[in-house]
Amino acid sequence: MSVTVAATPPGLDARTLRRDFPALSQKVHGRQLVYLDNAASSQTPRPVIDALVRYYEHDRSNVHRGVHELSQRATDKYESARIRLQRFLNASQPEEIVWTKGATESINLVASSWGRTHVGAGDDVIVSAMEHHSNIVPWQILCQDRGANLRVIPMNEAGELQLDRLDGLLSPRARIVAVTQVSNALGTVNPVREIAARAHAAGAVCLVDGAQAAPHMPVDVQDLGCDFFALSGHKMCGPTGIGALFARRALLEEMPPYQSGGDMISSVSFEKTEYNELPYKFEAGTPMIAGAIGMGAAVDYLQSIGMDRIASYESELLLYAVERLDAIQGLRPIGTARSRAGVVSFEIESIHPADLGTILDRQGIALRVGHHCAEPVMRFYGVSATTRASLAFYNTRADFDALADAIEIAKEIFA
Ligand code: C6P
Repeated sequence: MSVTVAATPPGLDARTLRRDFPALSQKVHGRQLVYLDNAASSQTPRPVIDALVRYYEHDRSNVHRGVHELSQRATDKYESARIRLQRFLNASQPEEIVWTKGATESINLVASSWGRTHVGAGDDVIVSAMEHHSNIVPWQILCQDRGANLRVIPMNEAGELQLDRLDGLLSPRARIVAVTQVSNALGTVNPVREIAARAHAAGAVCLVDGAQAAPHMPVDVQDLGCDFFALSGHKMCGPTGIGALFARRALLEEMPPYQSGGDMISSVSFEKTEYNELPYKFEAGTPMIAGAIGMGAAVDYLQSIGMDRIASYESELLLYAVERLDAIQGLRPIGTARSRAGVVSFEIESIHPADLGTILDRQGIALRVGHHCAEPVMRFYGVSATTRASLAFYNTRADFDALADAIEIAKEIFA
């Protein structure tokens, strides 16, 4: 199995950074916690926790509604977080960042709002064989509703997309290509820049599911050339219940509201409603204020480390993880793409992943077993579930040594 290693030297002290994460220092079942479930949810660093506490202790109030001091402060922080995320993604303006509750809601917003106005009977919506259910089901529902077709870019045994098949799928009826940048089940990094360019050449738009990319590598939505980019805060050191959608302004301008109610209007009468300006047209009701403020702190924290350094350190750690696990007899890797990030998925001969997960948990190792909300990927490999270790910049080689040792113990138990 080979993994692409970035050329930049690591230059990141994971052992020191770990101290910023209170949850990492705990013991579980009497053993030091080894947290390798970052693809499901990362841990939260102290500056993010502090930002949440500050909001609840000092600034707690609603946004965009009050003239009073607390509401002004909350609004300033909420909007300043948006600007920080805009810069983090290199979007050209803050109006292109819509707060959502996560990647799932971001994709649903696009499928519902953009989809219902642009996808009609006989049109094609293209996804890939390695999508998370969040980037399949909303499109499936849209296609059923509209009489459109869901087309799938296939992948090979290594878990790499067969892009030579993309042009064949990009007929004049293709409206959107919705593809993940990094597979949560396999770790494959897809060439989304190239995919977006090819979608555009065929007259389609491109949505990138960035839920597993944004925590691990620098993201520049202008450079990627995508039209939509979805992410989740809780996978990138932010709070749960907050995420974002980047969308090009021209698209947002003409898209109808996704939800309606307070804050998304500029005027309402019983005869007619005028919608609010961007991005508020897409943020109906009281938003996840604390979440957005925490997300601003998460973005600051990640940038203080540097996404280049994180990518470089993690790719080296992933290489080590792959080597360490490949050496285990009876381990079958699931997903061996040349370009990978964040994730190692595997199965162990004659141990069901659920049993393995339980044994590993007793040894303090937290990882995910199951279908990872990517059942088509499991079906492709002929398995019902895999064991998945997913890393962050605060993981070290010692974490994977502990995992490898614990797997050997599990093998003895099941021998
Ligand atoms: N994957 C995992 O353990 P939400 O739940 O909205 O924050 O993220 C959804 C989502 C969308 N796309 C990808 C590629 C994802 O990995 C996820 C979430 C988690 O792999 C939970 S299922």
